[in-house]
Amino acid sequence: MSRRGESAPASGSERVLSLLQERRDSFVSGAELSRMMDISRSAVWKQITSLRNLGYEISAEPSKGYRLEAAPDALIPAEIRQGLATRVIGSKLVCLRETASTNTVAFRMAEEGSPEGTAVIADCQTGGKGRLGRTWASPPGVNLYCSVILRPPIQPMAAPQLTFLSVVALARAIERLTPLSPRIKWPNDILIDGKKVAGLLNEMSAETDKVNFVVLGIGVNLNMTSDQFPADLRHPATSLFIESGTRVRRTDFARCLFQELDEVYGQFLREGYGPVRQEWLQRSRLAGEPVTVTESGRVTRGRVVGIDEYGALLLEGEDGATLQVLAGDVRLVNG
Ligand code: BT5
Repeated sequence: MSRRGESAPASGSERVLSLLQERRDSFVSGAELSRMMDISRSAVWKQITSLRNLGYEISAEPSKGYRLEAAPDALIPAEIRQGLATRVIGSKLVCLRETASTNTVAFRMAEEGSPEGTAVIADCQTGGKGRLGRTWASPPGVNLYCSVILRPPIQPMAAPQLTFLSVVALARAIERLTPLSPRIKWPNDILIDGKKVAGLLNEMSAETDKVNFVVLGIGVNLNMTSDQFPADLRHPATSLFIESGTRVRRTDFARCLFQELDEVYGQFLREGYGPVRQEWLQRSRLAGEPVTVTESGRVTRGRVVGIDEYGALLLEGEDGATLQVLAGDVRLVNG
């Protein structure tokens, strides 16, 4: 695992970056930067050079100083924090160049006491995790791989509610930043036109009657191209770029996702599970629909009547009885 800060940008250059971002349309003189940061002018110059090495375009004019012209889509805290107005999510941001799994890093940080809202993001994952021991393809430079620590005051049995909560936030973010219509697939996928664009893996540490923390693991295919998908996917997959023809800046997506997550989580803490449950059902477009659920070769049929507080899908069977489905592959009969 390598933290961005180890090679670049150092915290000094993040500070220079913030100052240039604050005055985006004007020049900031070297003397002013050196005064504000309490470092020498040659140290300022070094920080500017390290930002340029990261892909920032910074113009320099001897009589005026420095001006930020263009920023790369670099996943670094200073970029993501720009304009981020959240209450909890992103309270602490860790951006990694490469790691096995952001969930594993976040889980360890949560055990060590990292605060609620801590988010771990990686440019690429070498061992991205899906559910049930499956893997998540995580190439560099194109997507978002992110894990957020929450410490909700809920019973362990209710933890699946957070999966629904994060799926709702993710669907909202996709809608805000693209013209696409995401659809939630029970329990934790987001599809566009029937193809998987995002998946969630939530992991929990709990005692009998108390959740210590939950790690929300979110993987979204933003700018991935068709040739970057593994050949052996279980279901068709896609990216926002493939579907819309437009690239999505990873920093913009991360910021938007954090804001939506912050809002939905805040509402969840204030009002409970009701609003999440309702929005999830609307966005899944499953309510009232006849479906089949296949699990280990066993097929259950019924009409969707809801989801319960423990994450199960509720179906009304042909005989009118309510069936509780805990796992399986859901398909719309008329879908
Ligand atoms: C998921 O599992 O959908 C959960 C994925 C969670 C990934 C995030 S990334 C940040 C955080 N850190 C992690 O280590 N994980 C989380 P599941 O429903 O089991 O789907 C996995 C299956 O989706 C695989 O077996 C493949 O068939 C397929 N798949 C793998 N990579 C994919 C991708 N990038 N896009 C679409 N489908 C993929």
